[in-house]
Amino acid sequence: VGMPLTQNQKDVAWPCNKEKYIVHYPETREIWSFGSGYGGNALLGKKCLALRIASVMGREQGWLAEHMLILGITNPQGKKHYIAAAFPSACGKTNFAMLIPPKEYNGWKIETVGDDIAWIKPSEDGQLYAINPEAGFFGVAPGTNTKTNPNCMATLHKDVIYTNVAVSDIGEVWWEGLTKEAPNNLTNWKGQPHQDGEKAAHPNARFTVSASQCPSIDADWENPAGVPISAFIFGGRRADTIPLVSEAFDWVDGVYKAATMGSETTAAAVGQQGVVRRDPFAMLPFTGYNMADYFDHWLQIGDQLEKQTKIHGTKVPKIFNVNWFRRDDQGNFIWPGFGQNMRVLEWIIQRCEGQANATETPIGLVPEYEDLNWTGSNFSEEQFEQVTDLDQALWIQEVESHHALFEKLGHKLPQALIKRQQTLLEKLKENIYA
Ligand code: TSX
Ligand code: MN
Repeated sequence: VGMPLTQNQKDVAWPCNKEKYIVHYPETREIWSFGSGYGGNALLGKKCLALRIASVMGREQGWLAEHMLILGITNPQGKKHYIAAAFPSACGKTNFAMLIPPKEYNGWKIETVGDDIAWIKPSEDGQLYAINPEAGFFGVAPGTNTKTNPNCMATLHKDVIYTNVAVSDIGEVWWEGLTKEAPNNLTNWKGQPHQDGEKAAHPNARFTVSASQCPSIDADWENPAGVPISAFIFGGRRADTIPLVSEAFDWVDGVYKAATMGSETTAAAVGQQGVVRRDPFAMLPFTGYNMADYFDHWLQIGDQLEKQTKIHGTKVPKIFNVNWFRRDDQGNFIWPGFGQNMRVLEWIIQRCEGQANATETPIGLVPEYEDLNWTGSNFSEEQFEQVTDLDQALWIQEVESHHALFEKLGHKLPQALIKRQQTLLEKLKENIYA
């Protein structure tokens, strides 16, 4: 990283080269990065090592390197579960990892183990244990504020490295969404006076901070033994089709859900807006080997867990799909999100304990309105119907569109996933909604 200076050459703040590349050598565990100061290409321990190289090592050695947050959830009785969750970018992963329960959830606690990467290993008795291999958070600043993520804002009270944020005349950092109004005399991320109608901070401006400063950091966040995982959550940003929450029928169905997950694009900069981009396991740019082989690795871990848990009386983690981003006909978000996601989390851990009720649909097990805890909420049954509605035509379209993804992944796609797609389509076409 960096740019060697010749004699008397003036230094630059962002050394980059026109010729840029990054190479990973899984065989020798080498990463070579040249010419780029972009975070993902410069912080080699993060995506390059902890995901790309580690995923290759995990496949060889029987564990998982995942693009997942890890959080702990404790109920008022003191029973604690850990959950690992994968979301594509712009879904609020860091916010979810540091969620503060609504005040009605007196006695409940959410604690943060990590916000981005999980290394997950099965123990002899078939229980998965996860560690966060990172020391801190490298998060997107724009959109972060005391409403969206109070724990994160508190983490940033000292000892932070910022990149590409704006700075005020008294030396305070600022980004879009931090406060309603930008401070006066702001210098933008390019070092120029901020102009109305322009972005002051780069949309991908980052903070770098030690996780130890986070008020919600979990007591076991540095425990080398890891934390036991009760459930996986996969999610995306979808305006329709995908319900608020659904539980997979089994491990294979969960892998299918994760493999086909997608998110609607938000920033116009990365092409068309509102188009579903498939991002299997949120790992598309981070799996260090063939994606179809990666699905197969997940299926093999599942087979192994099923055998071990049967012998030892442990449980295979349940797999859930969530969508906080359903919209109404006017384009407004229906689900309040943020702390209110606690209601979905409660249902999830109750399902893990065999308590909460679920209804079978072709696409998974889903809660009815009365299966969620609405204490202190004014979210109506009618609104709930809107965020959980399953539209037969849209769902057939959805599952048929998975075909394009599977085509791209080529001939190595596991048969179990192809079979799952077929049975799903058959069930959907039986018209159970009529
Ligand atoms: O992070 C988000 N989460 C997860 C929080 C634990 N965001 C921000 C996404 C961009 C990174 C969300 N945005 C969430 C969410 O659950 N939901 C939404 C959509 C939404 C936005 C605003 C409101 C409601 C929903 N309401 C008001 O602004 C008042
Ligand atoms: Mn990430």
